[in-house]
Amino acid sequence: MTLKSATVQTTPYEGQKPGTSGLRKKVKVFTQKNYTENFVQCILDANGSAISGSLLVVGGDGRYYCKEAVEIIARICAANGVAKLLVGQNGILSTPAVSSLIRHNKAYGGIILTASHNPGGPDNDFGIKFNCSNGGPAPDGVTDKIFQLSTAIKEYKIVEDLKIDISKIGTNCYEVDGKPFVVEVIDSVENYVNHMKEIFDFGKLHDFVSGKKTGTPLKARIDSMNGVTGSYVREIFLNCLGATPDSVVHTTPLEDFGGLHPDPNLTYAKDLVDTVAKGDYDIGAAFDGDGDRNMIIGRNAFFVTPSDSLAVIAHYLECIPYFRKNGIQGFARSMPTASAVDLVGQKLGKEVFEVPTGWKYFGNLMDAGRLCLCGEESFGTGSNHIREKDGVWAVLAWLSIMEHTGKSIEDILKNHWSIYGRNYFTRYDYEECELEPCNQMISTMEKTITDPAFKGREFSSLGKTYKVKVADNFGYTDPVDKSVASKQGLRVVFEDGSRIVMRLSGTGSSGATVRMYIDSYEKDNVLGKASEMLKPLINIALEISDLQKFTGRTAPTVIT
Ligand code: VG1
Ligand code: CO
Repeated sequence: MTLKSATVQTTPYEGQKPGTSGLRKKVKVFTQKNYTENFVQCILDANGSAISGSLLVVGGDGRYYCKEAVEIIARICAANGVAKLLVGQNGILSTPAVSSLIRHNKAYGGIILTASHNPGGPDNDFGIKFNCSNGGPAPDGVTDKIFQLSTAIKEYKIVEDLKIDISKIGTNCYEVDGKPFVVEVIDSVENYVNHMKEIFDFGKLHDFVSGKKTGTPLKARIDSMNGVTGSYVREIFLNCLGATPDSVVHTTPLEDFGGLHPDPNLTYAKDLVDTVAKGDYDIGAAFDGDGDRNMIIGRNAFFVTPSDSLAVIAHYLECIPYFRKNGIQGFARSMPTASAVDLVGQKLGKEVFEVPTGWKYFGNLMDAGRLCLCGEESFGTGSNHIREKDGVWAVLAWLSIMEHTGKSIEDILKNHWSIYGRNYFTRYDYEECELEPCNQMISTMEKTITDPAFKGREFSSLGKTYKVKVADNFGYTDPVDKSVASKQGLRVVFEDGSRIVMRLSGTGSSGATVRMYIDSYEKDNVLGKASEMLKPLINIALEISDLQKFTGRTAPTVIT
């Protein structure tokens, strides 16, 4: 088919600033005239002449507006000289699957359509994110450039008449302005499933999950929360590993996630937690909308904090063939993540890095061969097999550990704590607060804690006293390219290693979400109840920040 591109005049929109992980706004914002078109053109322009003749991967979590956005992206890419797009069937690709496809196909990059764990549907959220040739989210330098361009954009290029049927797998060839343009619609799961087969021992996992090894099939409840992982989970757990059909639930990706909030935590995955608490299950797991997050719970809904999950996987990495083959480099965590993995790193003599919140900060370290496993307290775990966190990978890692040890999840954790001690951790989220008072709270608290007199101060609550060792607004210099990220979150570190961290979310689509992270280490007292153990520090955090006064909130919306 022979097509011609056109140039369309446009005017800038305010606020097209990518946050922690791409641009996230209400669907109604994205569907304004030229809004999506502007942003996509800016993504391409930020990459300059390299876009011409390039290969890009495009797909998303299947939420409302994904299909329309894929069409817009294809038309704009065609007009800007992109040579080829790899598009998931029906526009569906999980975030980890996109990362894997970029790497396997040596693509120039990818465009991911997701607002991750934010609710979907016409009245909820949509998002667009650009990933680079290493498969990882664009670094700050690139997203800053996209934003700068968006404030001055005057025109975009588009091929209005380009039509693709993304429901059919196959190769569609066009001629645009005299040059070939190809859209290959691919199976959404095939490449990813093959990738997992290279990493894990599917033979062993099959015998363990199907019951061939122990005589009884594993009792699992894996909840895709109507997000994108449904198709991946059915193929991997049912077809490849022989799990019983009732092991997987909510596996049809829905445009509005069935009204669920596709965020795998104790609040939004309550249905899973309640079911596993009441039933006969060895493992419960859930993912977020785009499949990069995971939550792991054991029998009786024994909760594994993501910080502990990372540390346990680090401890047992060698039971996974990929790491036996490629070796174990360093570990990393985001700053608010509890430091359990640091202790494993120390024991194994590995480098451990602390980076700002957001997966984009792990990429350089992985590319430089210094990092093989990393995680965030926000239910993100992953390795250098790709450059995104990976929910299904994390569950396969946990199943490998269960198979290897023959132990229950609770016993695996108790054993871990007996070796390393325990980092009690909790996060309080205050969602949809007013932005201005939250900004004031953060700047006031920053002044307080960076005053030289703050160091050494003592705070007491419920009979416990903590003395301030250091306090700052976290800044990070990338060890590889020396790029600097400043003001990444306020932290107060006490003399016993306990920490209070406060920051504002960068993934919301409106208002402000305050995140308060509390982390307290115990060498011997490892079997306490986290909510009780952390109470004194929570009180102290509320006192230092004066959160109630600024936000008007007496309780968080989500506790994890
Ligand atoms: C949150 C998490 C962060 C995570 C990010 C993207 O960011 O705290 O750890 O990397 O979401 O995850 P923020 O800025 O809202 O705290 V996802 O699954 O939304 O791509
Ligand atoms: Co996500």
